[in-house]
Order: sequence, then structure tokens, then C-alpha cells
Amino acid sequence: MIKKKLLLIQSSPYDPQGNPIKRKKLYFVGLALPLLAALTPGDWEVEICLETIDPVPFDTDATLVAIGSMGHAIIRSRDLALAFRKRGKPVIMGGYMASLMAEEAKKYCDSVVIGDAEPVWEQVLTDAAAGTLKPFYQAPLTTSAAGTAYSTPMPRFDLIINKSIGNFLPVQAGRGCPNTCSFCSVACLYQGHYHQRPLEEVVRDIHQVRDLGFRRFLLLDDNIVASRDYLMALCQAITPLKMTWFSQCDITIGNDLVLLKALADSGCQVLSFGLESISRESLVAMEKGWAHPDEYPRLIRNIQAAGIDISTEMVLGADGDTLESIEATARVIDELGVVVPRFYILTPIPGTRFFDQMQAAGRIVEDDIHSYNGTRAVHQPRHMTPEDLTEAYWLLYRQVFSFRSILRRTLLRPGTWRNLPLSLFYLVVNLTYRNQIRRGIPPNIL
Ligand code: B12
Ligand code: SF4
Repeated sequence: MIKKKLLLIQSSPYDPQGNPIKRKKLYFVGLALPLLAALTPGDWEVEICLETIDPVPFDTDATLVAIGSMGHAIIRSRDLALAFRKRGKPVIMGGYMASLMAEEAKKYCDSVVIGDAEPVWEQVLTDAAAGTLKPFYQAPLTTSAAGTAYSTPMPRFDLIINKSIGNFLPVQAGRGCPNTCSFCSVACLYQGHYHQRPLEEVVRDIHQVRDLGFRRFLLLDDNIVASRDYLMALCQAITPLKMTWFSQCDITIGNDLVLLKALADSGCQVLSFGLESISRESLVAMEKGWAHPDEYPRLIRNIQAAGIDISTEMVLGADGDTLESIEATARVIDELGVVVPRFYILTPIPGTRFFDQMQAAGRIVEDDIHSYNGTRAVHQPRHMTPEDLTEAYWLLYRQVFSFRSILRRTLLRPGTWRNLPLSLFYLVVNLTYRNQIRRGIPPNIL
């Protein structure tokens, strides 16, 4: 029997000069491709290309080329898709951006998987082998009511662990988020639902990570606090493994001292929070009104007191933001002791409610949706011009990544001595980001 071959590609976004970003090492690897590989029947050979660190094998003998589409890397995915099709290869695209603008993505490839691949992947491969790919594949992740469990096989990490990656692997306990912030791609795809995997399956995957020689993992759920009991049970299961891990969730976890202690005891070192804005008016405008910026300092102090460091994601340019509030954000980040802060310009991603709102109000100023990369204003903000917003964004990044602020947030913060190697790691990450910012590359890929 002739073995069929699948080539899976995670594209790398373009840098300001128009070249795909290349790195010697990719610290963060996603789970999608190792999972797609695991879902692929054994009569297929599978190759994974992480373009940031691997050359793209344009002369592949693959039966099917499958390309991911995270954020603005979709522009590169589109170009790769065209390049492979020119060589006569059938191409399928999937991932967040292809799912949110499937009709657009389809123009560049043979077929698009919309949303989760698990329910359709086997059919995709059968059709690809028979030369009968359909234009779109889409099926719900779970067949019963929202919020129910779904299963996934053990990811094929064997296909990536010999690449130049960081010292941790990704694990996922659930998909989606119970919140519905208007700008969020997750809210758009999962419509306010949160789906969990059976606890024992997640623990199985964490064991696999440890058995492969990794002592750390990234729990890459969007909001691990979405189900408190589940998280508590997960912490209890992780604690005996003596591993360290990091994740992301909503800031209200800072109210729950018991849960925070369980997280810290189980090895949780860093939590990332989408604080979004220091303006309450902006949070309400983004339909994230359950978050209160005046509570951030107290909540963050609680989290830090539990021994967990804070990383943040914020967006600039919502309707309550002014040039003054953006400037004040640098001070807040400094005072809160955020070890790794990241910013994006609020961007109307097609498919989201925020996109619909901006379009209906005639406030979209850039029509090329492929160019939306979160570093350039593409909508008309309420209190400034798009150009002012873009300038304020880069200025904020330069301020937050000044040597003084970096030192204050990494080596000079309380808690540095608790784990000096980790603090030095934060320092290195910040210096790398600083270097990227100076070259006009936002620090979102590492
Ligand atoms: C880990 C991660 C990263 C890592 C690693 C990225 C990488 N290259 O793999 C880092 C930190 C580097 C990163 C960077 C960025 N990320 Co990111 N990232 C994630 C995160 C947290 C997990 C991704 C993951 O592995 N999920 C688990 C897998 C199993 O789920 P999945 O990716 O959805 O995959 C399923 C389906 O979507 C589908 N699928 C996915 N890919 C493909 C490909 C094919 C061919 C097919 C058929 C199907 C398919 O099948 C999978 C199984 O069902 C997600 C949020 C999340 N929880 O998913 C954000 C997320 C995907 N990232 C996002 C963004 C915006 C970015 C950035 C663009 C940020 C920025 N503004 O610069 C950069 C771009 C980097 C790049 N393209 O290289 C957005 C995407 C939004 C959008 N509309 O596209 C998300 C959803 C975060 C968010 N809440 O907005 N990211
Ligand atoms: S809390 Fe975060 S992941 Fe959940 S909908 Fe809001 S922005 Fe998206």
C-alpha cells in the first residue's frame, strides 16, 4: 500500500520588510499541529513545518498540504497556499483566521476547515486521498449541549520535540470561554461556551509531557478559571507531579485565595490576564463590563502574594481610551510589577461583533482585512485619530520596555529572590521584546 503524506504548516507572520519572521528558537509551540497529526490515521505519513524555525519544503511529495492561520500570519498562509497550489498540491486551510473569514480563505486554497478539526478531520483526509475535497468542512465539537466534554488523542509531540523549541510543551484542558467580549475571536467561534476535556485525559497528556523529559507545560486554555471545581481537581492531580506550569485566565481569580493557593502548590508560576484597558468606559464598550480596573491592583497583589507572577495583554483604542489614558497605562504596568506585558491596538477582526459594530458605524478606515495585525489602527477611535493611536501604541511599548521599567518589573520586583533563574528568564524575555520593538516588530511571537 502506498503511504499517503500530510504536510502540516504553521506559517510565520511577515516582518515590516515583508519577510516571514525567522528565529533560531520558537519558545511557544501551539497544540493544533501535533493534535492534527494525532488525529491522522496511521496509513498517512505526517510532517510538521513550523515556519518560524523550519524551512518550508516547497518540493514536498505530500498528498495534502494543510496550513494554519493564526492572526495576521494568515497573509503568509495565503501566499504559501498559492505557492503550493502552483506546484499542483491540494491545500487545506484551518485555524482561527481561516475559520472567521472562511469564504475569503477559500479563494486561496482548495478547502477550509471551519472551527474545530476533530469532528471532520478523518473525512477531510479520506476526501483528499480520493481527490474529492469539499470546499468547506464544519461540524460542532460536541454533539450535546454547550459546555459538555470532548475528547482528543495524545498529541504527536514526537514530531516537534527534536526541533528548536522551548523547555515546555502545550496542554489543553478546555476550549472556548463563558464570556463574550465583543472584540474576541474566541468568543466569536465558541459563542460564550466553554468545553472541557475529561480530567483524566488532561492528566494523561501532562504525564506524556513529563515522560518526554519536560518539567514545564503551558496550559493554553483561554480561561482556566471558567470552571472552578474542575480547576481545583486539576491542581490536585498536578501537584504530585512536581512540574511547573503557566496559563491564562480572567482576573477575577484574584478574589479566590483558596484556589490561588492550590494553583501555586501545583506549580503554577505565571498567569496571563487580558486586562485590556485601565479605562472602565473602554471595558464596558468592549462588553467586558464585569472587569473593574480600580480592582486590578488588589486582585493582582493577591495573585502575586500567592507566589504567582503576572503577565498581561491589553488593547488600546477602545471608546473610553484617550491619549492620556494610554500614557498612564505605562505607569500602571510599572506599578503592578507585570513581568511580561503585551499590547495590541484594538482591531475589528472580521466575524467578531466589534467588526460588525465598527462597520455599521462606518468607522473602519482600512479595507484590506489581511493587513490587520494589531500594530496599526484600522478603525476610527472615538477620542483620537487612527494615526495618533498607532503612534501612542509604539510610544507606550517603548516606555514599558525602557531599561528602567524592565529592571523594575523583573529583577527589582518583590519576589525576585523566590526564584532567581525565573526572574533572569523574565529579564531575557523583556530584553528580547525590547530589541524587537526597536525593529518595529511587536513582541507577540517568541
Ligand atoms: C499558543 C498560542 C500562541 C503561541 C504559539 C503560536 C503558534 N505559532 O502556534 C504564540 C504565543 C507564539 C502566539 C502568537 C500569536 N497569536 Co496566538 N494563541 C495561542 C493560543 C493560546 C493557543 C493555540 C493552540 O495551540 N490552541 C489549541 C489548539 C488545539 O486549538 P486551535 O489552535 O484552535 O486548533 C484547532 C482548530 O482551530 C483547528 N485548526 C487549527 N489550526 C489548523 C490548521 C489546519 C490546517 C486545520 C485544518 C485546522 C486547524 O483544529 C484544531 C483542533 O480542533 C490561542 C488561543 C487558544 N486557546 O487557542 C491563541 C490565538 C490562536 N492567538 C491569536 C493571535 C492573534 C496571535 C498573534 C497574531 C498575536 C499578535 N497579535 O501578534 C500571534 C501570531 C503568531 C503566529 N502566527 O505565529 C488569536 C487568534 C485570533 C485570530 N483571529 O486569528 C488567539 C485565538 C488568541 C485570542 N484569544 O485572540 N499564539
Ligand atoms: S474573557 Fe478573554 S477569552 Fe473570554 S471572551 Fe473575553 S477576551 Fe475572550
